[in-house]
Amino acid sequence: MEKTWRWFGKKDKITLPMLRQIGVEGLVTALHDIPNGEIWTEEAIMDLKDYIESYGLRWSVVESLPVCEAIKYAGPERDHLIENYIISLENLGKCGIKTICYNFMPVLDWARTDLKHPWPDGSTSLFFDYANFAYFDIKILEREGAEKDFPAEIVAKVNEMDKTMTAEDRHKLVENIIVKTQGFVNGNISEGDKEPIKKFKGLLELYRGIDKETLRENMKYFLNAIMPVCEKWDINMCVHPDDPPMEVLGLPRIVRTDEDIEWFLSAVDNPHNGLTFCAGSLSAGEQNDVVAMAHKYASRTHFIHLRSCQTLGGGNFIEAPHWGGRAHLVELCRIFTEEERRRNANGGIGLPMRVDHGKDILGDADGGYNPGYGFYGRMLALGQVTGMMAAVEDELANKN
Ligand code: DNO
Repeated sequence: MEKTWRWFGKKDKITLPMLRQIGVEGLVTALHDIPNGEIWTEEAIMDLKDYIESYGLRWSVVESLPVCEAIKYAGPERDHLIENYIISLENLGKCGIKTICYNFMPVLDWARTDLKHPWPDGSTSLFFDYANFAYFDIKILEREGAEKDFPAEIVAKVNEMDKTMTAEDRHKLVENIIVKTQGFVNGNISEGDKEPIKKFKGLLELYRGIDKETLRENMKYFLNAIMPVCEKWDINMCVHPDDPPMEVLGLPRIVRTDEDIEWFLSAVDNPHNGLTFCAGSLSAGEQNDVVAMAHKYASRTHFIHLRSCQTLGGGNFIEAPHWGGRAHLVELCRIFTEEERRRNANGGIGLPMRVDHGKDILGDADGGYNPGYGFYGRMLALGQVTGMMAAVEDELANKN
């Protein structure tokens, strides 16, 4: 697998010379300054690509070329936005960047309730607490009918929490769930937005009446429209699984389970319609057997996120160290290295892999990094995964 790293552009505190020293080969990045829905021009793409290459690295993957809400809920501007998306893909193809990650999650990209959950050793992880998430939904958003979406014991817990939650606790939950995790991934809310709750509620309104079947149809429509340009330029699209892999805030989510993945891959049965195998997102759902899914979908996987979650019961989960948790990264390295060998035997390209969401260690928490994307924790994870990959290569060499 190609060792890649998510880098947030020229303003990122983590510089390209730093990344070369720790063994990074390719970068995963985006034109973060271009508003969602606008065209990525060849000039802007080449400017960043040349910059990356001047440091001896390559731009391996775009994460993300964002899919606008109006494409997801099929608003009147859908076709125009899809046309822009196709032009951006064409421009990326011309520049030789051919692996594109995106997601089809309505309104909210990835969600966590705690960005600095402490471990006994002094490090911290991202964390998802179901009752805190329910509190946000029921008591802060005050979404109509929200109580019906949670088990009675969670609703009881929310009512109990309400007796002691301070204004500061509530503010922190809003920041964690819809502000700090969203802006830097080109999500809908950014730091500094005046009334995030109001804006967020307006977005939820756009999905009134959109159920799982409709969202699936809208995804199929989008994929069918972009497949010709993907075929022309040999571009591989890879959808990111829903994170966490469950329905949230009354919104349908359609990339959560084995059945969902099977559906979208067969609905548009084209090798350019593929998956980002995010082991972390998938392992956060107890319904998912991550190793079995990797075996099943390796041939349609074009990009891999290696991290692992530990589920804690009752819908809670923590992001575990990369060698632990329920994603079994050693086994995933075996599966995807074998897949890569099969592709290379046919003259295909290597499979880009990035470690995802390191723990915060050694001062990462005060480094001003984006949540989940500190330096030392990710560097440690990359070291661990590099070791797994080397052991797997060795095993395979001895086997053959
Ligand atoms: C979070 C990320 C996601 C991902 C997008 C892809 O850490 O994994 O924000 O980049 O969902 O479109």
